[in-house]
Amino acid sequence: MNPTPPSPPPPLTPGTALVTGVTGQDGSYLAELLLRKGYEVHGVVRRSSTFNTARIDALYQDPHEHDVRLKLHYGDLTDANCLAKLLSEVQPDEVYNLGAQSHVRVSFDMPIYTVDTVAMGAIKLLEAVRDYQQTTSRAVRYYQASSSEMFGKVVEVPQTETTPFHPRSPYGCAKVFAHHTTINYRESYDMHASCGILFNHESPRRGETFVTRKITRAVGRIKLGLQSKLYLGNLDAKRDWGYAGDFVQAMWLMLQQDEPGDYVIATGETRSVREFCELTFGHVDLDYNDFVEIDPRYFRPAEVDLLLGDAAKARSRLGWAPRVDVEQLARMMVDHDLELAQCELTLRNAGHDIPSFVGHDQ
Ligand code: NAP
Ligand code: F7E
Repeated sequence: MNPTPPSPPPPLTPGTALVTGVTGQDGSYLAELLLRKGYEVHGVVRRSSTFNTARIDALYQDPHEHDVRLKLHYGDLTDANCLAKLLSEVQPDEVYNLGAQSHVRVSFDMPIYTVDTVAMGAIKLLEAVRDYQQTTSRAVRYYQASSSEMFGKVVEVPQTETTPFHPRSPYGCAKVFAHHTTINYRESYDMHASCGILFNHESPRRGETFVTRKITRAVGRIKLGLQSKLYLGNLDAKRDWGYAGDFVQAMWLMLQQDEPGDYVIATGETRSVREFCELTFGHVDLDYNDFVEIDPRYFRPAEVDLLLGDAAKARSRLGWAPRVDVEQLARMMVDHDLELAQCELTLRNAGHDIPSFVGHDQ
């Protein structure tokens, strides 16, 4: 028997949001957006032996001050107990589940950990929300970070909310589980739970082992003579690349709707990794052919060859549209990473050691 659903009305004024993955690319843009809108934002941070809050340091306020609206809590998606405690402590109106081991290539090396965080993490958080709603009768709106990686070996182009899934990685499989589980909780317990099927989105805050940022970091360093080569894998893979700052807006919009739902969020344009190299190296008057070499270690056991999304539903129901196209995105990322390379050059000229390549080997 289904429990009585909690009372539905949404908060009339911006309320309290709980965000997992707040230290990641999307978490940092979403926290900024929610703070701008007047929310109190509670972010879940993993304990680490070094600081992992660089992306949100600019938003952080001394907790001893008054009117602090960004609050950080230690927690982990693998720890159901801490998630339940966080729900009752924070009493959120909205929960955004962005935390994940989000690197597709790494998911082949660490499949079980990836499933623990991405799939089991989502169901643990959904259970915590469900228990909290049942015991308090308070309504919570839930956002699940689903992914275009779920489409995998695509059966139709472009992909929409109804395109069948054929995931090609442990990460993709885990996201499919989390996606279906979110829908199941919505249908079984009348929860306001929505999934954003987001296509690749990038920014100057993108992790340095994802291909766009790996490329733009290298472009900046090569231009200033700090690096001589860039080793990549499959240059023929095609992705629908958007700007993370635009995409977090769609997450928030989904939770402001009267009814929950699932939405593809994409730009509707696709480019190959090779074309992204042409754009970015071209922006600083370099030819990528002179610097890019192929290293098969970056090939994946199974590849996703082509992603191209159709965000018509988000456009018509949410009024969402991307503002930044891939050319603008490429220029934004290269300009940022040129500045970063300039800082590295200044440090090197002052006698500091600068690595001959950046990032980990992915
Ligand atoms: P990201 O930069 O890799 O950030 C992932 C976040 O999850 C980080 O804050 C990370 O913490 C945290 N995290 C990792 N393991 C965790 C755990 N066990 N418990 C709690 N938190 C954990 O990813 P993103 O690009 O912002 O993406 C946000 C979400 O959208 C992810 O779920 C991703 O899978 C999904 N997604 C991303 C894209 C995209 O193109 N960016 C597209 C579709 C879906 P640390 O900072 O400590 O590592
Ligand atoms: O790879 C190819 C690689 O790692 C893009 C995550 O945010 O988006 C992301 O997953 C393409 C792939 O992103 C290298 O083979 C070539 O075809 O930047 P990526 P991804 O795998 O698409 C989805 C939507 C998510 O949900 C994920 O969380 O680029 N590629 N050479 C390379 N990729 C990397 N990383 N490194 C290379 O050297």
